[in-house]
Amino acid sequence: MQYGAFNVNNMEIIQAIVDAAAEENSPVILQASSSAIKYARINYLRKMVEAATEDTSIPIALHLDHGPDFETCKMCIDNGFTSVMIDGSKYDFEENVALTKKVVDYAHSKGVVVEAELGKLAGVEDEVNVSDKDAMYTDPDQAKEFVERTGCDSLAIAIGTSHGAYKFKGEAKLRFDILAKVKEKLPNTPIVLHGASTVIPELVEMCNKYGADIPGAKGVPDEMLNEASKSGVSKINVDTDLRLAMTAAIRKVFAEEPSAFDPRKYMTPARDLIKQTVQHKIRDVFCSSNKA
Ligand code: PGH
Ligand code: CA
Ligand code: ZN
Repeated sequence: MQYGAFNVNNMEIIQAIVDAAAEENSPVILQASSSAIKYARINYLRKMVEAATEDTSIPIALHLDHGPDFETCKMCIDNGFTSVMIDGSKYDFEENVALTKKVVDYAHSKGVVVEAELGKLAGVEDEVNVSDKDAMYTDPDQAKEFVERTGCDSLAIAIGTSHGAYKFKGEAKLRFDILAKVKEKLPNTPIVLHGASTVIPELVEMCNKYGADIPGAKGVPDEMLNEASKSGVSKINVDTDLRLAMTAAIRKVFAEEPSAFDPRKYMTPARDLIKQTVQHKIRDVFCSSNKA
């Protein structure tokens, strides 16, 4: 089984994801980065997700995405998040181990699980900028040592994906051989794939048709996500595709109805298109739909 983890930062996005997951009868992970928490404010996020859980019977996790330090992880744990990620991938191995272990010790004492990261993704992360040259695949032997020494519950690995809308210059290519070796060394550790948006061509086209300037965007094709799912990836992180859906829908209304200025006029189609996008992923790409 593989679950989508979708990035959230406002009410419409939360509603769209939860409605899609509920229709597919699939558990879902809502995740917020530290910049999303700054934007939406932690109390609003927590209460909106609480409202979502009251509104539906599917299990919903609230997860911190790319926690930059111990303090941010602690703040989220103390505010009812069900899991946190500590992203120590910018540090060297020993520092990453020490930081991750510190977060794991605190989180586990509160019944919260921890995702950690080993290896570097190319591209722009929240506040971390990793150049292509520095992109570093995860070493499977190190991964085993890392999980044993930190006690982390799941591990994000680098096998060639990156964050954002420009993942590949030429053909999309993922190192499934590295994934297979990591699974061999760590058969019981759930593996997380970051930077897993498809950068859905129809959404990019729709954005560009209505005035955007997003040329040459490229993501991870659905077939590869499918293969990742069959090869033992448990959590698939998606943010960019939701951003594209929202932008495409809003741009369309602005282009076609210049006189519209009620936010509901463009936020309603935006929410609908995010929902469709999430539903497609849960049903057709990831293996988490419980729909007959
Ligand atoms: C992600 C999202 N969030 O942590 O990894 O990646 O940019 O591919 O949506 P995308
Ligand atoms: Ca990282
Ligand atoms: Zn990520």
